[in-house]
Amino acid sequence: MYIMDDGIRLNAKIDMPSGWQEGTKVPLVIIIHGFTGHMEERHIIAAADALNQVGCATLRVDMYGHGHSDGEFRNHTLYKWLTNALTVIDYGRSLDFVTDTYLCGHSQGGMTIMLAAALKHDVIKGIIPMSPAWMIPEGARAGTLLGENFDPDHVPEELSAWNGLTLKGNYVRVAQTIHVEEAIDRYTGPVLITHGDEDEAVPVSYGIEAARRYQNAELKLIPGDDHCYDKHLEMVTDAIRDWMTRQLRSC
Ligand code: FER
Repeated sequence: MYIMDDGIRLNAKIDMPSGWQEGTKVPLVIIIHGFTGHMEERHIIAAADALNQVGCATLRVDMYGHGHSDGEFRNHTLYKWLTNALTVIDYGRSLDFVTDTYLCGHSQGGMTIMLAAALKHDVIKGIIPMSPAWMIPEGARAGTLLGENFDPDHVPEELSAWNGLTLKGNYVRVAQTIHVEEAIDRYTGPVLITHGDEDEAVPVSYGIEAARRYQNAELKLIPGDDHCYDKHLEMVTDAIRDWMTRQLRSC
């Protein structure tokens, strides 16, 4: 299924909670993958399954230039992802079976939902940033991203991303304008942050600092784990189930 965002098709998939009966309403969690990722990654599916098990529907989406959505990877920017997220949130809220809307995202998708939650703080009930990559704007301003150094005042036309992919300099120019601290301060709803303490792509200090800065956050550090939770994914899904169960009880 596709969600249209201004002529761009975003590949999306809804999974209903276990035991859902037609005609009943449930909370919806929108789930967004990371940079070079897609909605069928192991850790994205695991998050969706965990949420389905505790009574939430999930809406997984491939962002612009990723997975089976339209757009070229090299043309993607955080603005494109953010406007995709706003469109997907509006779509999710319009579904007739949906009560509350939550956001979950991994890495660059984690930063995207942090920004989207700030813009839509009055309609987003809670958020789950997993290994949130909110060092990207700082790296773009400092001239160090993707393991490469560049002059931040003369951004190259093109950067090489991993897996042989290339990325236009516009990605960097956009990232330079984004201030995630302001987004954190604008969102006062409940937050669950998960982060592997041996994350090789996003330093765990970013998960720790985001959890400290949010007004209402819980932090689940995964000992010895990496960026995509290859070692202890079950600790992440346990934390998600536990946190979401408590959110659903308290309302
Ligand atoms: C980077 C490190 C990590 C970067 C992006 C990421 C664009 C994002 C990782 C992810 O979303 O999984 O230097 O630069």
